[in-house]
Amino acid sequence: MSSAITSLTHGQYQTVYNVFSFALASMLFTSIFLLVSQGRVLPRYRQALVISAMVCGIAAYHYIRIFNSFNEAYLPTTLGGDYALSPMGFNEAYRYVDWLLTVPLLLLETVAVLALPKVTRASLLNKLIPASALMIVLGYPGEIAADTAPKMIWGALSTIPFLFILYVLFVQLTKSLDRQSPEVSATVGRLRLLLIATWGVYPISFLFPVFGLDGSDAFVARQVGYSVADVLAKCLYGLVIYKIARMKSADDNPAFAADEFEDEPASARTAA
Ligand SMILES: *C/C=C(C)/C=C/C=C(C)/C=C/C1=C(C)CCCC1(C)C
Repeated sequence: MSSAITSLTHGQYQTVYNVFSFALASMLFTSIFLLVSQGRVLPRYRQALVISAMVCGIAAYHYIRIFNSFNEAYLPTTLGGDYALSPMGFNEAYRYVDWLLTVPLLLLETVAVLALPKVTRASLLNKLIPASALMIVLGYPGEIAADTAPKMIWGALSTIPFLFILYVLFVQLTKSLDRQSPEVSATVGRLRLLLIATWGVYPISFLFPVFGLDGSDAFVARQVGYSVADVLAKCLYGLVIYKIARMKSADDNPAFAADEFEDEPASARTAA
């Protein structure tokens, strides 16, 4: 809020408003979909789907708060004209509170869907969860800093746990992939690429103001960047988790596979 933008054009306001609405709808209905689809995977994979649904549900809640905050923060000056910042201000903190909860849960769902032996799972999570919380906590002071120097320092500090998470996912997790079927490890490979491609958008959006994008343009670009990345990193990611859970259920239990994929030839399933 320290670097609050005092005015938005009509078009800028509409853009942010519609993107928030899109993100809210995506989060809410992906969450519901994942909850009602529990029966389509074996019980041992249901926890991964419940966690994915929680991630989208928590994000839906925060988008409601962000949406309300935005509505109160910018008020029309004339019909079809600019929007001016009201004394309510826009609360940037909701995003970080959301990430503090959802980012560790995203890593938890990733590990949960692999159904790894208990020791391997615990050793991965003991590294991933604290690192992800640290990344978000260190990023926040940089997000609200008005000046470039503190922004860069906190951003750099937050990047250290970020790189550590990628190291754990790309080096350590790879070792546990040989116990998965080729089909599953290929999809897990794509899941990781989706993770790196979408998580990478956050530090880039964080840097928009530094790249010299002007005040309100930087604000709009950052809100759109974070919201689109959220939809991909939570909803699309959750749906890929669901796909992996379905593939692994079919691999684990041929009877389940016969039931669930009755009308699809096996070849269609492998190609998917
Ligand atoms: C659903 C929300 C997700 C997946 C959020 C992910 C957020 C990040 C990967 C944020 C990373 C940051 C850095 C690596 C440096 C600058 C500060 C952050 C917090 C934007």
